[in-house]
Amino acid sequence: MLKKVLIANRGEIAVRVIRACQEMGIATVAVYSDLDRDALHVRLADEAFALGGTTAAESYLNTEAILDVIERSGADAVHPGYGFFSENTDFARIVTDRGVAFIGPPPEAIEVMGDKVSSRKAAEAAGVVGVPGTTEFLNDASEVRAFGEEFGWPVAIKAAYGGGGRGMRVVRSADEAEEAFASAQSEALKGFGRDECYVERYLTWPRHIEMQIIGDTHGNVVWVAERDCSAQRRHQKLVEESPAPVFPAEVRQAMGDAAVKVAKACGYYNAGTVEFLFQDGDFFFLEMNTRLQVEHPVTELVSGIDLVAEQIRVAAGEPLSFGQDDIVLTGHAIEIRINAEDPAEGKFLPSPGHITTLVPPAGFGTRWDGGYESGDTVSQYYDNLVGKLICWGHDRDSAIRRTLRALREFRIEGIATTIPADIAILEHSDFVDGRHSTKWVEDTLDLTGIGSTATPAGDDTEAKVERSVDVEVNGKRFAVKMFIPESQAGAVVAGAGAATPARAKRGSASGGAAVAGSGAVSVPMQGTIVKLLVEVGQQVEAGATVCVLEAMKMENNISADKAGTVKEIKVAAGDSVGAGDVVVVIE
Ligand code: MV4
Repeated sequence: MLKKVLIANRGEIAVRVIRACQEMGIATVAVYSDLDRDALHVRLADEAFALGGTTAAESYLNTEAILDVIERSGADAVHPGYGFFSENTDFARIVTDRGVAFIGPPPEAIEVMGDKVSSRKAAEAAGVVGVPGTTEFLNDASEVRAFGEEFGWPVAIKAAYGGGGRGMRVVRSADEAEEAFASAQSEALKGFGRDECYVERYLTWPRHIEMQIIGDTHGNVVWVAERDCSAQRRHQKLVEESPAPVFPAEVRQAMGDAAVKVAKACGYYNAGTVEFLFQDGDFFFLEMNTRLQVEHPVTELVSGIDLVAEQIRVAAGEPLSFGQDDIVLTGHAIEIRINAEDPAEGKFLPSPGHITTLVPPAGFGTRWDGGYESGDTVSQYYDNLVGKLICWGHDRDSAIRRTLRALREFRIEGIATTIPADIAILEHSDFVDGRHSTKWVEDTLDLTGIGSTATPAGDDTEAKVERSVDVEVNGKRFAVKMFIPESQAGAVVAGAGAATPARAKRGSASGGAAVAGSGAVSVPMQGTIVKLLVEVGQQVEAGATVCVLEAMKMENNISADKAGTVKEIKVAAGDSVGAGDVVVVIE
């Protein structure tokens, strides 16, 4: 068995992996950026090492720094969590070459499933079909027209090397083909550096249903259960559940068999997910995710299988601890992703900041997988997932009622969260009846009037005579207890850098135009300018969008803080900006 696992991640998934290791008697090594020195995953691990740096690139994606910590800590395995290095074959190979286990799939499987065309070909070779379409790259728009005339409209043009919906265009008739093909190609080139596209039938009201699989290094692969992840917005999942509602048992069995075939076709081991679109009783292969996913706990609650523990056993070379026939699925589970985002009026604006209070709900069938506690800070530099609430019930109806109860019990203060939108989803009759699709949140759900849960950050400093201070010695973290006279406690702690983090800065640009601003429009957080919507000399109304900022994986409209004439534009599309940077000046 493995003895010491380094968790190359942060937040709730690092916490999740640490907990599994602790239960298995495996020592844990956390790594952290400068901003995460006091984060929950650092507090829970047996040892913690500084990576240095602030941004993900400087810290959790710094190969050299992580290899150095592997060396110094004596870890014999690395768990990458999701994101960061989880699907990076170079990293997996470097780690394995050093005789350290990578708790993930074989690099060859990551490569085959890494792009849409090669994964689709692998699935088709295994007898699992995608949405009817071509696997040949398009040469010109006439091929799109020919495909539409033969298979019917609408069709989808997709970027072969795209992802997350980028480079995808829906074409509703022959005369839209030319422009759609050109714009799909150009978006693909800009986003992914390659412009190859292909065409397939466009499904107008599909559900996103994915199948959890797990395999070992002895050739065993089983399917565990499906998850319905249709409740999403801009490719960010909001709610996931298992079993999928209104989903016949024979379709589940067929989808499970298909997922196992796809996994076996690429020599897969470890936990993985095969994604499908499901419409009118048919399912079609979409892609395979070669990692543990955010939503894995719903599968754990209906199957009783600890997927992380199983991943660790598989990485140690053990066979799966159960076979396909041992899996018994019971009841219904729902996961709510709780993000630091303000869903007011359906805008989902990122809301990083200091969490003054975080008291998760508890009770029968109520699980909280969080990455933060009261007093922690959600940084603008990383994913804004605060944690996941996962509730189990005997059936879907009781699971929905339990989840709603738990969401209403949740106390989070200091930041805004997606909870009001989640409640609106679970209360809606379309969701309750399973009539939703991947387009439902954006096209049908009405979030006007949904309030913000943001509360001003309160003062949580309290004088304590006993203080624990974190120190770093040669880059290794130690927790030191100090007993300080009450009158000096504040000063000492502030000096050690462990004082109450600064209050969340509320962006002026995102707050609407109730009070006219100075005309110097600034961005509320670090990110990339993706689009400029005004020109010098142009008249703008207060509140009009002047540019679009991509930050924390979301697009945010930056609006004019007063009416007037655009005097200066300080940025161009593609520029990186920091919190508070002025982008446009209005006079
Ligand atoms: C589709 C589709 C409908 N028809 N393909 C979007 C991201 C990419 N991974 C696949 N996506 C879609 N492909 C055809 N032929 C609808 C989507 C889609 C979607 C898929 C899964 C989850 C959420 C989605 C949201 C919008 C569109």
